[in-house]
Amino acid sequence: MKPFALIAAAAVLIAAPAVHAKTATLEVQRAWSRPAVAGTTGIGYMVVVNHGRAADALEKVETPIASRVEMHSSTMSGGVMSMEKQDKVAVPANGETTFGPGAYHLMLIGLTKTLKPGDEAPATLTFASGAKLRVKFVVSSGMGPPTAIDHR
Ligand SMILES: [Cu+2]
Repeated sequence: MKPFALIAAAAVLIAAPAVHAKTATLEVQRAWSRPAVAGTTGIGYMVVVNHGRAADALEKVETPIASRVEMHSSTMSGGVMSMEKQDKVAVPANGETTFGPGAYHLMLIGLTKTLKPGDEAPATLTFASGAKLRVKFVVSSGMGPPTAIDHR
């Protein structure tokens, strides 16, 4: 095992309790964010897992550390990346939806505090089913998720 892999493995163990949240059917894994200065827009990435037999959809995200949160999709077209606001993001039955670089993401608009590596940003996710999940986005160094396992 290379030293980096050991560090990444240790980070998984340390970060795991902080970035997981669960209901009976819904789970959020690998919630992470990037450093950002107060007053600007922060980012939120995560994987939403639906263990249930019914499809669900993320409809609202709230956090005390930003004026508002928008859900965006990213599309690459002709070499240009563009973002589009989403009113809801589907999470298929027995499936998952990834919020990550180049994909769906959360925009934390109007940050009320500066996010530094190691900080945690709490958020509440509300789903179409009525389920609510409390999540903590762990701020990474900006190189990737704290767990280094967000890419597939
Ligand atoms: Cu965006």
